[in-house]
Amino acid sequence: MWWLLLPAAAIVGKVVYDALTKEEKPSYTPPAYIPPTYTPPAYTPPVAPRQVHFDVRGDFEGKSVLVIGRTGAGKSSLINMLRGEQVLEVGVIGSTTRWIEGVPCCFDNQKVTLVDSPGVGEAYTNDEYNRGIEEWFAKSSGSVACILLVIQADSKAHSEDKRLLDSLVCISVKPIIIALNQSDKITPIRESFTCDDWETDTLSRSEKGRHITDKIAETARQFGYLHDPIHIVPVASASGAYFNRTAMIRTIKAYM
Ligand SMILES: Nc1nc2c(ncn2[C@@H]2O[C@H](COP(=O)(O)OP(=O)(O)OP(=O)(O)O)[C@@H](O)[C@H]2O)c(=O)[nH]1
Ligand SMILES: [Mg+2]
Repeated sequence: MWWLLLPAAAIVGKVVYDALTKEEKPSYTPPAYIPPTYTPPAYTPPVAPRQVHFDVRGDFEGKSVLVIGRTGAGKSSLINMLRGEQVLEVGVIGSTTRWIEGVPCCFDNQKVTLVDSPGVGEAYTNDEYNRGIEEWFAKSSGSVACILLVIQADSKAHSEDKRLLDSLVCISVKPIIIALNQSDKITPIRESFTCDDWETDTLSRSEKGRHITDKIAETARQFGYLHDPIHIVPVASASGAYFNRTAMIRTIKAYM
């Protein structure tokens, strides 16, 4: 009868064998979920441009012409040329004019005040400078007959001038005259002007004359959207080397 126990013994043996030979399966424990943490950047309030207030000097008579432009463009030199005497300080290094100054002039018995202004320079950021000019213009636009923007004829970057003009036009629309100052620096520099008048200067048929004509067309393309017509007058206003003074005075007088 013992053989009746054989199947039971076989089953027990199999179970024992399986238990002994069973491969340990590596257990997988997924990494614990850590939700991403977001730390918002610390809030730094925007730095507001300083409210710049330019001092106002000089005398104001009759209608005025606001003269604006980058530092070193030659605003003060141009006013000296138009006035016919050196009344304003002209700088060789760094920005010079730090205030707004009225310079009365008389063009053929017509009283006009040319208003010098500081240029964008190391003293102010572009925004601060623009606000200083805008503040004066907003108060005085009633007496401003036109805006005279002075740019360097040999410079290509005028985006800051455009920004200021855009904001002034938003305050009050005025005729705009652009002085292409330092025209003597247009290449070829060795060519000099033969007379004081762009219209009659034989130079207009020279290489320098062609370059100045091209610069006038390019300036009209860049600024023409602001006002129609926009007057662009090439000038040179370094003391003792004047060019096209008569045409500039004629252009200003047309708005008085
Ligand atoms: N070659 C040349 N130099 C010029 C001319 N006009 C002005 N300059 C020179 O440019 C420099 C700057 O002239 P300023 O009249 O002081 O310029 P500004 O625009 O009044 O400058 P800020 O007062 O700093 O805004 C001076 O050295 C001038 O002699 C020009 O037509 N030709
Ligand atoms: Mg100046």
